[in-house]
Amino acid sequence: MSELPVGQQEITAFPRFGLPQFARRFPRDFALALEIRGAVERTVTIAEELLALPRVDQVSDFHCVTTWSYRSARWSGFRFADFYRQLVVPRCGPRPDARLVVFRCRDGYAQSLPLDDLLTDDVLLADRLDGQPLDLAHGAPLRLVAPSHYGYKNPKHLRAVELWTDDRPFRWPGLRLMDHPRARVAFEERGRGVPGWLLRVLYRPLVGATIQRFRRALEDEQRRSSRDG
Ligand SMILES: Nc1nc2c(c(=O)[nH]1)N[C@H]1C(S)=C(S)[C@@H](COP(=O)(O)O)O[C@H]1N2
Ligand SMILES: [Mo]
Repeated sequence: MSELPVGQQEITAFPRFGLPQFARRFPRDFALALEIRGAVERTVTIAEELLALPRVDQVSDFHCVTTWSYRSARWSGFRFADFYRQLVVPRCGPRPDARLVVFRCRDGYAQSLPLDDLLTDDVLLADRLDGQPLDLAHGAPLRLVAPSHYGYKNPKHLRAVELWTDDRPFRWPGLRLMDHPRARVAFEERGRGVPGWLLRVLYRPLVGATIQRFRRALEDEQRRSSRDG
């Protein structure tokens, strides 16, 4: 098996993870639907049409910026490039100067990536993991999988996809220094204005407690939903 990227350590079970303020936020609606909006001629909601795109199965490693890596995750879904070229371009008419894509999630999370980074072959809109539909932990009904970018650029529970031009910067829900505009794992782009090795040292001690916090929150939510139906 290939070596892990610099600063990463393998974890053997795939944890639910994220910014602490999202641990107890859960989507309530899991219907497949993505609103495409922003720098487009027409705002459109895409749902079942997605399922007609060629299905792609992909095994890829997942690297969280806080230094844990889960190897060989088995995703299934649709290439973002196919989605963009076969559905977004003809139906929504993106402006030619649209360069950034902002993803809005059903738990309130949001993230962005340059459009060019999303058009590579390994970027998926995934609806399955390990042969099963995505669950509450890993992003139901649909998430982005961008294995060359840190986990925080892999938004779960997708609700809307916005095209942005360069006229204003995107601000994510965390601290600015924690959000690199590209966050490529190979270049250790963990954050901005702070070297990758320093963030690595600061984040690593927080991993265990964060995994537990997210696990407890998920268990509470599952109890609540089985009680309330
Ligand atoms: N909607 C949503 N997407 C999210 C997050 C989140 O809190 N909410 N956390 C991000 C972070 S920091 C990581 S590491 C990965 C974790 O994905 P996982 O929970 O499937 O392990 O999701 C990313 N996408
Ligand atoms: Mo992360």
